[in-house]
Amino acid sequence: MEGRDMTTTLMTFVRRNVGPGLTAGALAGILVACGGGNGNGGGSSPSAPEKSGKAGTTQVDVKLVDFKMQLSEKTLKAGAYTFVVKNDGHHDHSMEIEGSGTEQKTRTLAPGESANLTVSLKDGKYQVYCPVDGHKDLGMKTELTVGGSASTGSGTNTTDGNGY
Ligand SMILES: [Cu+2]
Repeated sequence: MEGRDMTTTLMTFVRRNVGPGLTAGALAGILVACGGGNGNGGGSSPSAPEKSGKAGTTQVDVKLVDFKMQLSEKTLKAGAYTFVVKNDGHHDHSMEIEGSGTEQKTRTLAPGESANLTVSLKDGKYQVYCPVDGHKDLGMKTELTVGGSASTGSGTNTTDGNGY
């Protein structure tokens, strides 16, 4: 009698503990499977920022604070660049780059979020600013020069951004 009771108790114990264990294992497997397929999703989840930009592009770090725009580089050569934009402020911000026929921006980033923006830049001057509310006027703007060598008056002064 006593032996049989022990066995029953043991079986119950095993069942109780293996059951949830299997479930947890299956869950872990599902989670791993999901994580593996994480390519270039549409940014539905605020995942960690990618360490580097796309292959073949140069990375420029952009910090958004209240209310300033800090670029790691402000003079670039023509080419493809990945702007790694991080919102270090306490308000929603985003980054827009405009000039030489280019106009691109990141989505609006909540505090702490970041986003990558790959832009192909030609020679010229670009305005980089935050398009959220009146942030541009509060100081969230800066200039980016691509090409650089044209600074010492090569004749006509091409004033961009005059076409309003
Ligand atoms: Cu802003």
